[in-house]
Amino acid sequence: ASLDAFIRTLPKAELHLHVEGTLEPELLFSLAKRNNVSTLPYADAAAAHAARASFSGLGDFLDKYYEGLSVLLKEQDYYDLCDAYMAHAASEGVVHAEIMFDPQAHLRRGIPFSTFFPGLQRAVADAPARHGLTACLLMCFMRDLGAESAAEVLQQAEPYKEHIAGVGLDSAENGYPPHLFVDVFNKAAAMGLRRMAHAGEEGGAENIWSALKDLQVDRIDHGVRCLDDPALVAHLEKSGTALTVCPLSNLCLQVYPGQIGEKLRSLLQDTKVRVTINSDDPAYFMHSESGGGYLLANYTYVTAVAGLDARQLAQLAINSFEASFLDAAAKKAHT
Ligand code: ES4
Ligand code: ZN
Repeated sequence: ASLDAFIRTLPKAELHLHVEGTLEPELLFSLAKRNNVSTLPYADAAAAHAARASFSGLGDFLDKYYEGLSVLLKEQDYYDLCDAYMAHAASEGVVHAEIMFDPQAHLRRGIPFSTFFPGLQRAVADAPARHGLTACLLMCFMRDLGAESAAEVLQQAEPYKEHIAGVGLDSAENGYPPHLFVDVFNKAAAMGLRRMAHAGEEGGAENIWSALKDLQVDRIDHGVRCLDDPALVAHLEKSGTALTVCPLSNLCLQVYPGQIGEKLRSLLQDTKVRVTINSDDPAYFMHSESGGGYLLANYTYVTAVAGLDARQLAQLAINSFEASFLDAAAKKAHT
């Protein structure tokens, strides 16, 4: 508790955040009303909150997460969603946010790129003046929809590529190994985009190896399951590849059931892996003892379970800028 004020005022970057995962039940219902959507499976915001209280695993979470997106229809809806997240993030000392979005979750509902992307992009462009933070957008491919679909999405994104910092892989991990996406990632690299992949969350350490070797990613999203493979831990320590770890997400989705606290302690205290702390889907992964699901709550939780001191917290914040896609001058200004 004594470190809470320190964590809040520490300037931080958030590197692993799905904008769709910031849709709070209250905004869900206000957008439903504005757009005359009457198909939500919940009576009210309180019922939607209750449905987010526990998840049996990644699949159960993803079902609820994609379901809520039915209220996002207009350009302004995407602006409002992204803007609300950045307002909250700024209030917690986030000065830079790298914001993921899932084109396929909108395209498959008939919402075109030309609707959702300008909404997100306009919010990001307004962020420095409105909230005092910088932000950029990262486009994720849903791996369970396959490589062909990912290639189509990349093609549709071409006109917007100047406003996209990088690409990633998300959604279900098991059954869709990284190597399936080699061609798409090579194309993305040729377009000048940075690359990431969710790996070592639902799946094992072998997916982290493959994301590094086959996809040449700049950083690994999650990656906590590197702990199962000492050779991989040694490789990550040596290469300095950052992990964007999301403690409350891992807790809520039961990565390492009953052991996540000890695993995070081990990763932070027993290894030299370059770890960053992030919130993933803050409107879904709440932890009352840590004060919610946003970045501050994730820092608070990991501080408690790993026994971090102020010096280590400051290092995590420095890591977040160094692992960011900011240019060298901006990184230097923040660290
Ligand atoms: C996600 Cl926690 C998590 N894992 C994989 N894909 C995702 N998309 C949004 N949240
Ligand atoms: Zn994620």
